[in-house]
Amino acid sequence: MIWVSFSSFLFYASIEKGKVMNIFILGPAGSGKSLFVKNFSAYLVSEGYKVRTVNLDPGVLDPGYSPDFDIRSMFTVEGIMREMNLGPNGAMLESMERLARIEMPKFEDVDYVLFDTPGQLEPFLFRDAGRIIISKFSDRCCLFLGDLPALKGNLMSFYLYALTAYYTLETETIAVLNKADLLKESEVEEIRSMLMNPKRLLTKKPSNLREEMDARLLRSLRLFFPPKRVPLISAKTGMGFEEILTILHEIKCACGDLT
Ligand SMILES: Nc1nc2c(ncn2[C@@H]2O[C@H](COP(=O)(O)OP(=O)(O)OP(=O)(O)O)[C@@H](O)[C@H]2O)c(=O)[nH]1
Ligand SMILES: [Mg+2]
Repeated sequence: MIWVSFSSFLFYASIEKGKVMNIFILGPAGSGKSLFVKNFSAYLVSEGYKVRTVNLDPGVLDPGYSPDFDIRSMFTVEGIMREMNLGPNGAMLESMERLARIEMPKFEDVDYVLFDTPGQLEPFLFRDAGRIIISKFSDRCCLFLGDLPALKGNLMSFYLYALTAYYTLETETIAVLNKADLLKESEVEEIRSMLMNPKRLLTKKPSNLREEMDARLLRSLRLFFPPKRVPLISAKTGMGFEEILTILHEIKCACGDLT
């Protein structure tokens, strides 16, 4: 149906019903990770699930919720800047190395653990920290958030970025377009319809280089990844949370069909 989510049958098979599901919330700076953790965890609780939250962002001043485990109890980017006399980027890289070395909290007797990840996605994704941390959990998946208003003319780059996370972390990754509340309903519908019918991009005569590249990329990528849906959500209003929960159920129950 839609093309920005990736599946692996083998991975589905590794998540057993009844087990704790570890959900890593990834995404570029400001895409809404922390607000999503705050409001989606509350939504899950209201649906009767036992939930824990983990803040893995040592640079955040206030994530907006009270995590059950907070990396800032061990170190902060600001503390490392002082301790090692580093600038913000050097301290961020050092904090990623420390993050990869610490023992991750393991919660039992809960349904979902939501991990909020660093605002700076690149060092988390491209410097081993993310892969090392995530690989400590066998029952896991990622939600890759994008800022829809910022991306609406550039959804293919979002697809490729989410694909990079899937490739790098070797973990089921659901691409999610956030902040849909900031768009007009008609714009949301137009994007939803485009995502539901990506063939439109293939059949339409390209009117510029971007459209030509979109069609070529889509054609090639469809050979490797089955089409999947992309939820359009709002971490602020809760729009689309039900759909995310349905997708998580499908992964957790090893139903294997996310379409
Ligand atoms: N309108 C609207 N604003 C949102 C939504 N999600 C997040 N925001 C706002 O976007 C800004 C960034 O949100 P955060 O939750 O801090 O994003 P983040 O990805 O955790 O940011 P970093 O950790 O700094 O990368 C805040 O002002 C949020 O209130 C949303 O769905 N709708
Ligand atoms: Mg954050």
